[in-house]
Amino acid sequence: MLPHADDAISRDGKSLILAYDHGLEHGPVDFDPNPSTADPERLFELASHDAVTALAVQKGIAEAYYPDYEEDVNLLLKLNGTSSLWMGEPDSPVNCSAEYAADLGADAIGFTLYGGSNHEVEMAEEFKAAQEGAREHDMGVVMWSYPRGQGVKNDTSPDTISYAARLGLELGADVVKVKYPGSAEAMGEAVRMAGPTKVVMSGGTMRDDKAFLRNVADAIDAGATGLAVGRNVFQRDDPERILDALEAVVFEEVELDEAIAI
Ligand code: FBP
Repeated sequence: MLPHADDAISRDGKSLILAYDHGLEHGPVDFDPNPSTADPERLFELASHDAVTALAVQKGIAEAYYPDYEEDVNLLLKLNGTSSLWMGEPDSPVNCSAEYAADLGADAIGFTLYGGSNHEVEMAEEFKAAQEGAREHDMGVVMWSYPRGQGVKNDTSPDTISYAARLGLELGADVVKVKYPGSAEAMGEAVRMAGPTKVVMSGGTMRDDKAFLRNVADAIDAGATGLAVGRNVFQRDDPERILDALEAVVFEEVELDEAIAI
């Protein structure tokens, strides 16, 4: 990783990445709890909130909408992604180059690596091209490090998440996004394994405010530098309110009880 390569998608060294690749990864069913979020414009509006340091989308959404929002939103362009219609061993086809991401105005690129999948070898080779392309264009590199597939028994165990975080450092990510390993202690170990690569927590399926914010606060206390979150923001009835609370927890060091009361 390079010092400061993620500055464009950070605030005071921390990040809150709003993830919106769910239309590809999970399909329209993810928009059902809050149907207005099927419209990408709604997410670009949410990404204009002060708490959000970047919006992660796929190429097609960036092409169609980013020109209207480039003043207000930092773009994190995912270069690979797969649909839940795919039933094979975990894989994520590359659908965009780093060069094209730079042409679209991206501040950083995002790339999923399924360590432990039978496709890990090709995915790591593809990550090399993406990472080196990002370096040429001064874009940050965010790895979605999600071990899964035949080589992985438990994809959120502390050991697996520490390994996931370490893959980010070894392969040259500036930020590595991992699932929460179940405790602050385990998160702290993942952060230690990532060295100078920053670790952000993945949001996961919808939880109540208290449980979700407590996880986020624990992760930050353990040394994570923020989160990359989709459903726990956009599936709520009032996504702006949870962004206010996340801003308090991630950037303003507000006590958890006070943030929950926002
Ligand atoms: P969530 O906060 O909604 O979990 O989003 C984070 C994310 O990594 C998305 O970028 C991606 O679409 C999704 O999770 C993938 O989830 P999974 O592969 O675990 O179903």
